[in-house]
Amino acid sequence: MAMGKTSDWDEKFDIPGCVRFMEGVGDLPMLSVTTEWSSAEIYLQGAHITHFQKKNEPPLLFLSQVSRFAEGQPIRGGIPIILPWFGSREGQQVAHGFARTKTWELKEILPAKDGSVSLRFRMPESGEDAGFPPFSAEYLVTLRDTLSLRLTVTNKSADRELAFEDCLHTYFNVGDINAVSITGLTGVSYLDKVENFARKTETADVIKISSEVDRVYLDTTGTVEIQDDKLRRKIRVEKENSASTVVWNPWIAKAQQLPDFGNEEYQTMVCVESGNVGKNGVKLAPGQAASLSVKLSSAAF
Ligand code: TA6
Repeated sequence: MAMGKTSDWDEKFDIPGCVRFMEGVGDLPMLSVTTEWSSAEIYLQGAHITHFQKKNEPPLLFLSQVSRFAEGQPIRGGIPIILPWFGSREGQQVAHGFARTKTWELKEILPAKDGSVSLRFRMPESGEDAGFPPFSAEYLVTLRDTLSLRLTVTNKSADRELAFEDCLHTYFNVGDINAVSITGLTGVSYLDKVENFARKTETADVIKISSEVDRVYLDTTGTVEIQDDKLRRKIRVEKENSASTVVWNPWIAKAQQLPDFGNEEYQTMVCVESGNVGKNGVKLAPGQAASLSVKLSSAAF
């Protein structure tokens, strides 16, 4: 199976009650996936998960009400795949790389006996885009009562090293940002993007957000927890082969500047992103591969 457009789809690939391929918002091709524990929506553009929800819980992911849904435009919310660079890059007009706006192919749907469903996506092979040596990217998404993600990048060049950054830029849905506490980053050093990338060390045991926060925590592989006292839910972000965690909330002024983000939406979201950015960027010799894995789980309290 290789599917990159709605017209490639044959109904025989549908798995009744489990996977359905359809036109989503803006007529962009989208998969709707259901397991006995959860439901999800995944757009082929960017292999972008826009929705994941456990039965009897509010949605796990935030999606802006005013997000663009248009070919070549990033979706605001859910889980954008940031690759092969994070933030801005000299000589490039777009932030956060080209993976999030390419149309990925669905290669395989793998329903397992335990009830979980995995979907394997592949980014169209990059040639020498933006000066990078050729590389491939695959994304394995596994749904059950948890959401597990694995992004594998392979250097396809015969003779050039591939240096890249990756990040699963996850937007979480929260009840009220004032009622959110983030733990797991105490003692970690970070670059504070709000203060011109000043290097700081996290001193708080519990991070609370009450103004714009845009921090790249470095050399940190640990689990992060988001406690949401409004929705009475704790979210766990576990990761492997990820040395960076980014925490972002645009707050009031930045929210107003973003054309695809509602003025009040900063109150109901927080990004806790797992990846390898800045000095934690990955270097692969020709033929080498690396996988970034993230597992998202949640529990009511
Ligand atoms: O990860 C945080 C960040 O890099 C912020 O600096 C912020 O601007 C955000 O990502 C969103 O970037 P985007 O290109 O999606 O508008």
